[in-house]
Amino acid sequence: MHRTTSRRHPSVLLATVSALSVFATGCGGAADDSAGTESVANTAAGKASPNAPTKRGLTISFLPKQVNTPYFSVADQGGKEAVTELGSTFQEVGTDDGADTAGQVSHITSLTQRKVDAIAVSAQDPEALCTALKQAMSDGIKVVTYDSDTKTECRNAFVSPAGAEDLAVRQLELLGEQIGYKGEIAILSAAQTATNQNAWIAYMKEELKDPRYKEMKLVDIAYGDDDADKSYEQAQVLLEAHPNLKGIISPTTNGIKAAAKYLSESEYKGTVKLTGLGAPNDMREYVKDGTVEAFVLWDPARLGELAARAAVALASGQITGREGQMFQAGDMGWFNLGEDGVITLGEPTVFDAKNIDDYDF
Ligand code: RAM
Repeated sequence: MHRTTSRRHPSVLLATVSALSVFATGCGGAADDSAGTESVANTAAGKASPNAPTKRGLTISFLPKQVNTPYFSVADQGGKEAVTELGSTFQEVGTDDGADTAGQVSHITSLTQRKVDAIAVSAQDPEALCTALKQAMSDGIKVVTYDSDTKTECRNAFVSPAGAEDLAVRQLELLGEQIGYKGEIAILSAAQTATNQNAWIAYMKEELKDPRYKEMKLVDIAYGDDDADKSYEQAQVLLEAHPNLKGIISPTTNGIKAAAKYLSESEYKGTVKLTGLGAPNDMREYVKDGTVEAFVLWDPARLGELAARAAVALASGQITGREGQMFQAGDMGWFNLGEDGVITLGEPTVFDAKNIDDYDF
């Protein structure tokens, strides 16, 4: 197996040539004398100084939903490499419980007390982190969510892996193709409060109203809290509760892996279909043994890198989180901020037996 990550894949560069030219004088060049003062004033006014120099010596803290789990380990390693390359200090904090919202809140509070420069957080809950995040921001700490968002007013920007609707539609289409667009389906999610999971589920429900899904019926949604054992049990419960189940979508790397393990050991192997968001290294054996045909993901390392670069751009005053601002994310190129300060990584990849050995994450 050779290592390739989405460095091979085109990240969607949302910059247009004309927009680029606006900042052309500042790209890669020294900032003008007034940049420092300007950036403070402009930041306070919500305006960015795109040509401000990239600050060094910052402390950038990553708070994933869960530590010591492959998806976030890869994402945060991507963040660490970018932060280090930019001359700042990276740190990761968090708990290994995939549904520990209270733990996230206390980590934010302690990062605020330690006066870090920026926090990159994947939120377990859209509301619960808000008070702590608002306190951090009012103390001058920049907040970027990555992977899973909080409410818009509780962070400066959100680094999204791909369009939420696109991701939902892709997963539903894959399952539709695998079951001939017919029969009962279920979803195996992560934490019941997770913003990203719930956004995808809402778009799936919406998409199911399309006439081509008229013979597919969503009969259940189970929550495995990104815990291997709980997700495995929930997969079993779904199959027992719904003997006619034709397929499962699990939009979580831990959930799909556990469900694949359960199916591969059961009488349903190959007949009950499974798709969702999975890491190629977790899913390889289940693709090779015929349990899983195809699933989706983005490169977590690139997501972490983009979050790190956005955090440094925020802390440097190059962006403030407003729609239409742009920043350069190293060799990933220029990214712009969309509505509500959302920065989108790009197109996800579909993995199957043909390409899974091309990836190592
Ligand atoms: C799990 C988490 C994460 C999600 C990925 C796909 O690791 O739930 O938030 O984005 O799966």
